[in-house]
Amino acid sequence: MEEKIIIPGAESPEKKKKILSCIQPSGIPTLGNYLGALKNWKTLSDDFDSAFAVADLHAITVRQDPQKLRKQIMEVFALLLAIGLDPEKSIIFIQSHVPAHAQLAWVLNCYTQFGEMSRMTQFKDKSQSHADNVNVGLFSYPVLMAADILLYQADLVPVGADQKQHLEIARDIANRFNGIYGKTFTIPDPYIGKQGARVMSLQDPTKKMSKSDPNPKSYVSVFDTPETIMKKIRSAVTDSEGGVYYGEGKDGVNNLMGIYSCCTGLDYEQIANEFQGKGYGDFKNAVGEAVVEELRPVRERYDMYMKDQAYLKEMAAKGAATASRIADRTLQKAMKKCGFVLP
Ligand code: ATP
Ligand code: LTN
Repeated sequence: MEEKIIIPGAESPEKKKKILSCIQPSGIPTLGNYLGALKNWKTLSDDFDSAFAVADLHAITVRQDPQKLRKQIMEVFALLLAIGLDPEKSIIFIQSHVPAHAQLAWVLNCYTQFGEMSRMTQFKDKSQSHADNVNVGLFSYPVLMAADILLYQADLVPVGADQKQHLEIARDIANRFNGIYGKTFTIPDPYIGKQGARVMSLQDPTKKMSKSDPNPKSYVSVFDTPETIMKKIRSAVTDSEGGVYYGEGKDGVNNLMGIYSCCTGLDYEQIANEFQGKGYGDFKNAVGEAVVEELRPVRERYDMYMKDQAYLKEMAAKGAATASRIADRTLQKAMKKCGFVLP
């Protein structure tokens, strides 16, 4: 699949393009979620018609503690406001509040082949890490994701690199449906930022940083205190060679350089120059401080929103109402084409 270079707003000044993306409330979001996805959402929301959701239906594809899940859904919702998304400009909602997601997912399940789903690498990975619970929802997860995207006729879906394969499936499903019934869904393109698209684990830099990693030292959570962030970055795995430059076999250093670059805007060459002749200790301190400063305003705004649960509930209700209007329209269109009798 070709990744298009899209200049926000440039193609049609009258009709803005649409974007949609979601994040699971499966834990406290990490620096990987932030740099790979959330940060781009804020930037893109200025130029696109945008919708962003807390993908709680996705989260139960692995076993969740109900009390924790309930808490995490509202925390992640508050985080969406804390990163600077404006509920007056973007539709911000909780996926399960809009029943059309589950409904369209069912319909699309019947237009998706078992064989194509069996190739999904995330399913293969997660069925290994959750071998005691390889449920059918985990298998058909990308169909629900396709429904999320297609309901809003999204042109662009800002995600981290790990979601590219799921985007391809969403496109395949949309093309198949359109091929049978005529144009129903917009074909979405992925938007994968040049930097931060794959932030790696601090303890095993060959694996992506993940909020569901059992080892908390492997990730920086967006709500970690400055002290914890410094400690985690200082204990990040590097190598024994000692030079700060981007290179093969230097996964740990490459990852920290990527993180530093996202937070400071410096490119790899500038970073290598800055730390020429210096050791990993200095480098890690600088990376830690840059991350602390990057996350500080997010954390401050988050604390403020979490104190006002009534406001969060009001915003979630408002987002769900607007999202439902759009989603129901697309759902009805698709169901009509399949031959359902509309109520
Ligand atoms: P889990 O670890 O529970 O499977 P996740 O963090 O991988 O969850 P989501 O919460 O759904 O999955 O991810 C939200 C967004 O963050 C997605 O766009 C995803 O591509 C992006 N993302 C997740 N991890 C990283 C990472 N390490 N680097 C860059 N982007 C990431
Ligand atoms: N599968 C995504 C989360 C997700 C998503 C979406 C992303 C659910 N629905 C729709 C973009 C568009 C993940 O990152 N794990």
